[in-house]
Parts: sequence; C-alpha cells; structure tokens
Amino acid sequence: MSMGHCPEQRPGFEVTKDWNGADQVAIRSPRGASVRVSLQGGQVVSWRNDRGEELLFTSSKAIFKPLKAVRGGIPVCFPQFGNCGTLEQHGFARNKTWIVDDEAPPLSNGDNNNKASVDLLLKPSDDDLKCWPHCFELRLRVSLSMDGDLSLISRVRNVNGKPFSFSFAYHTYLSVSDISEVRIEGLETLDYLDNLSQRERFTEQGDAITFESEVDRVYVGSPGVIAVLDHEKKRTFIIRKEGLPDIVVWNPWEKKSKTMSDFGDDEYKQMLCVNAAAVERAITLKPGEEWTGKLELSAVPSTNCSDHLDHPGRL
Ligand code: TA6
Repeated sequence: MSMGHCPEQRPGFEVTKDWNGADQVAIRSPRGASVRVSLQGGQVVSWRNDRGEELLFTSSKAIFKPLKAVRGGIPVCFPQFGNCGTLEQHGFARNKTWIVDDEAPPLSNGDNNNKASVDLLLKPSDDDLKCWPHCFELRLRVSLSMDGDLSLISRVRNVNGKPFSFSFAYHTYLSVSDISEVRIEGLETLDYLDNLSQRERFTEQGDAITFESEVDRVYVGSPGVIAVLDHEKKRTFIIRKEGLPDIVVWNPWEKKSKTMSDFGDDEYKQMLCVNAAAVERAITLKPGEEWTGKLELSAVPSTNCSDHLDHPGRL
C-alpha cells in the first residue's frame, strides 16, 4: 500500500494522513454520511450524518500526539478496561499503530450487507508481549450503512499457546447539546458498579437516567439495545451491542473536568460516554478460540426512536 500524501482511493474507503502524519481512513455512504478512523489506536475520530453534523465529541483541548489516544471519538480499550489490572489505564491497544487488513477473514451472517467498510488489525509488538505475554490478533471492522449507521465489529483471536483473559470497551464519546437535557433509557433497575466508590454495587432506580453530577458506573448485564435521548437536539442515539454484556456511563462533570489537561472546563456539558463493554467478568479464550464484540450506533430523530427500540434483535 503506497502512502504518498495524495489520498489513496480504495474500494469503499480513502486513506489520508492525519495531524500526526498517521494514516487515517475515510468511509462515505452514498447519502453523505461519513466516518474517519485513525490507524493510531484504531480510533474512530469522526462520525457525521448525511447533513454533515458531527455526532461524536472531541475535546477542543484534545492532545494530538503520536501513539496517544485522543480525547474523543471511540478509543478501543483492550486488553484491559480502566485501571483494574496491571497494564496502563484502558490497556495499550488505543496507543498503538494498527494496519489496514486486506486479508481479513469474512464475517458471518451478512454483517456486511450494503455497507462501506474497512478492516484494521493489531498484533502485539515485542514490547507488548513483555507487559502482556499473550499472542493475539485484534481485528476491527468499521462500517457505515446506507442510512449512516456506524458499526464496529471487533474479533480477538487467541493465537497463543495458552488461554488468556481480557476486558474490552468501545469508549464512545457522544456529542450532546446539553447534558442536563439528556436521558438514557434501557438501564433502569439494573445493578451497577460505582467507580466513584471503589466499584461498590448498587441498583439503579426505575426511571430513565438523567445527569446532575459526576457519573462513572459500569451497568452490568445490560440489554442489547439502549437509547440516549438528547431532548434539545430532538435526536436519539440507539446503541445496539452483542458480546458486550456491560454499559459504562461516564461524565466527569465540573470538578473532574478541571483536572484533565486535554479537556475543557465546561466541555462536560457537551459530551456523554456510553461504552459498550465487557468489564465485570473478563473474557477468557483458549488457544485458537475467537471472541466477537459488536457495536452499532444509529442517530435518529427522537420522534421515531421507538421504532428502533421495538426491534432489539436487529443487530
Ligand atoms: O469510562 C470511564 C473511565 O474509565 C473513567 O473512569 C475515566 O477515567 C475515563 O474512563 C477516561 O479515561 P482516560 O484514561 O481516557 O482519561
């Protein structure tokens, strides 16, 4: 693959260079929606609807440094979520250079119908094997449907001689109009682990979740479809997932925002992280086994979001 500065056209996507000279892949749907993925971290850095509106949050203070995840978009947390393990926060995959994978094995059951997509691949470097001595292949397919729905399908294959366990998350920074006008439906009455109190376990109340202070929770055993309603924008994000039993909900609110150098003091008002994840129970793979974790994001006018919620099995 030649990497001159002029964008390289490939069937269904275009390869360009990002701010660091790292390769970035752009995918467009025939109706004008688009997604951009950086090979740095395999991180989705932009998802726009067919009106060109950005649907993901990226901080105005984001730091664009080589091999450092950017504050926004969808970083991939692997092989560790958060700081529950010996590795760096959220694992190393988000700080690594991935490659475009031209020989990706096919996905099952029509996961690719009518979608423009790109396949990325991450394998451990010798340094990675020193801190996490397990040979793996992490494949990520990023696709955009005709309607502009974004799907991320990750496959972790154990190419090691012995079993290994990991946790995983799509750390999804949703762009919202005003956090105090946002509610999440689908997590009612679920148990959650509260990261603000040593992962103590609580049970969520019966109503939709709204926001008036810092939240950092792992909702365990969540349904396959949840909705994030942005009242002011009259927009609903429908989040569908498979192979990812948990949902992490995070908003740093005022005080924590001030402690983050790559985040604006008031930017907590315009973002909400809702991460499809496997956190509570680690995933264990025997040699030769493969795990798949699917996320599909749709942004629909709130008027007809119930249509989407009524077909939970659509993924
Ligand atoms: O997803 C929630 C969380 O684990 C929070 O605890 C917070 O630390 C956030 O991730 C961001 O983590 P980062 O390492 O990207 O600053």
